[in-house]
Amino acid sequence: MKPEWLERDNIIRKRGISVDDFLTNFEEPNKPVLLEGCMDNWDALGKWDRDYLVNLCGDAQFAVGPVKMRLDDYFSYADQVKEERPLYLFDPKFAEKIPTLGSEYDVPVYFREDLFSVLGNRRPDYRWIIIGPAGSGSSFHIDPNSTSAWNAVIRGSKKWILFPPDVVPPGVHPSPDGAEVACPVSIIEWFMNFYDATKDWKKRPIECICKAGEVIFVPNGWWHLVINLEESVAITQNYVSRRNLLNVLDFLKKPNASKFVSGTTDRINLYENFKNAIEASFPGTIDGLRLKAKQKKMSFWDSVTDSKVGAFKFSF
Ligand SMILES: O=C(O)CCC(=O)C(=O)O
Repeated sequence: MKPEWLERDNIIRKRGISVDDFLTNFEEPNKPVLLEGCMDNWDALGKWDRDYLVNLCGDAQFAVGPVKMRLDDYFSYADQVKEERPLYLFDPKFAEKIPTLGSEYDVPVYFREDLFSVLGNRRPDYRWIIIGPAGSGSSFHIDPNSTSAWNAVIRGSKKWILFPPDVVPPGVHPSPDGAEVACPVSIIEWFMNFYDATKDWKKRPIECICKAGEVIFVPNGWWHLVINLEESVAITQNYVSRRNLLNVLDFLKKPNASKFVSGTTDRINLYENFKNAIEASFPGTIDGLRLKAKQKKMSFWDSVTDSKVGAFKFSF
């Protein structure tokens, strides 16, 4: 990575903010933030080095791109890999395979409401352990099923670039229905060919380096690219809270949902199953949220139109 690709750091950083502050200033307006100090109590932070993980995980096989590998084999691969796009360990079933891994971290207080949990084990994949050498990472994408996410770095560091939902990153070409995304072949290629162009964009991306002990909030619908600057170990979880429930329901209800919905075999019925489970666990919540959204929209129109003459009003 060229040093100039790492210089820009314009994300808002917060330490010790209250849950209310997070919800009001970041989750509700759907804005990224980097949260410091909210994983200080994780056992994982002190323990999860290579030796510990290899011993703990033994013969368990983890998902690495299209193959499954033991952790010691993956680290041997990572030590000698020279490819521009190293295979990335990205496993959604790590805590079922090795329950200790699941018990050595805690969901940070800001993300405790996770409404997909009403589906029990029928919920879509939602948590992953992510391990990769320097140069591995995730090319531009939007997270599945219109969920928001948090990503906590336990070892190493990651460079993040995020664009808001209404700005398609340069060099990225979603298909007209948004179901597929064509990207440059590698992340480095994106930096070489497109990074400089973002400097002149009116809507510049949000960028940061997220280090061990730090958590980034990735709001739903935001494009993001991530590259590991050194060997990294991270946990990420995708979730649905009251703030994005309607959004997720609308996404799952799209006419050809089976093309878009992911992380589950229940693509076609997920909408009905999720809606019914929410109604059963939290009666009236969906109607209440729809009413609130409608009132918000109406008060916005009231503020920009003159209802008596049916015209826009301007104030100078
Ligand atoms: O490579 C990473 O850590 C980022 C993962 C990511 O973007 C995602 O899970 O959506």
